[in-house]
Amino acid sequence: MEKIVILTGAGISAESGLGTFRDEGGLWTQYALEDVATPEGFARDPVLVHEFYNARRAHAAEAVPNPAHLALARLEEALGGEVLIVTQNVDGLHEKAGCRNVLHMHGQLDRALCAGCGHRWEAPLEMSVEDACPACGARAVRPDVVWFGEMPYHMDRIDRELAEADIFAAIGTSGQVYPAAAFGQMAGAYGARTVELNLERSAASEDFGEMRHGPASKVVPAWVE
Ligand code: BJW
Repeated sequence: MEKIVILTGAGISAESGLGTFRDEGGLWTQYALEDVATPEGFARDPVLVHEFYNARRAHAAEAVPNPAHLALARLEEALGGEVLIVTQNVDGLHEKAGCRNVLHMHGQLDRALCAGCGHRWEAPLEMSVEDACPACGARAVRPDVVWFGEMPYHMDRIDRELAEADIFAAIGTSGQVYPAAAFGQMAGAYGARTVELNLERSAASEDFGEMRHGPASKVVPAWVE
């Protein structure tokens, strides 16, 4: 059976009401990414960073999967362990749709991380600078997400999966943030068939053998069926 690796980005959740980063009106047009998505920004102003992630956590908790997430869940149900979703999204919508085989390369909004001892646990809806790590007691608690300059999670496993993939699809990602932006090129070089499903051409489009452009709620179910 063919192995399918699917990379997802913010565009797959846009129609669930969650903002993307770089589109018009996106998060990086409202906040400077250096302030809220770098370890240096967190060190400078942890209150601002907690406010930013608390608001997004609340928003994500209310959001529901759209037809694109549901189509991927159907694909996983039909093909089982042959489908792996590698998501850059921190919103948990793939799991809400019923997917189980998901790698969160940029972390999860509903997880907390102690910058002191590395302990991880379920995040409360509201995090603050007053929170202490339940394992070591340090007041060094942060969202368990991957900021610029940090190493994304599961990279060894992702590299192995790309090497074994027969099909690689990238859905709703601008192809501007590495290392995810290189996965299409890597999977193609390893021998996979590659397809981009995005609202429009991305910065990485030329790395894909096939392109399907349009809203994820339309192009993903059509690709899956
Ligand atoms: C729709 C749609 C609809 C809209 N339907 N589509 C030069 C070269 C190479 C690397 C670097 C470099 N300079 C610096 C770097 C490193 C840096 C980087 O890439 N910087 C770039 C800006 C150049 N990367 C890092 O620091 C990463 N770490 C790293 O590289 O470690 C070293 C390493 C080396 C080798 C191997 C491995 C590691 C870490 C990056 C961490 C990114 N973190 C964030 C925040 C996560 C937490 C949070 O959510 O707050 O991740 S930033 C943000 O961008 C978030 C996203 O996951 C990520 C990608 O964004 P995404 O998902 O693509 O969203 P958008 O908004 O950009 O695009 C949406 C797309 O959807 C658009 O195309 C729309 O058209 C489309 N769309 N509606 C379908 N309805």
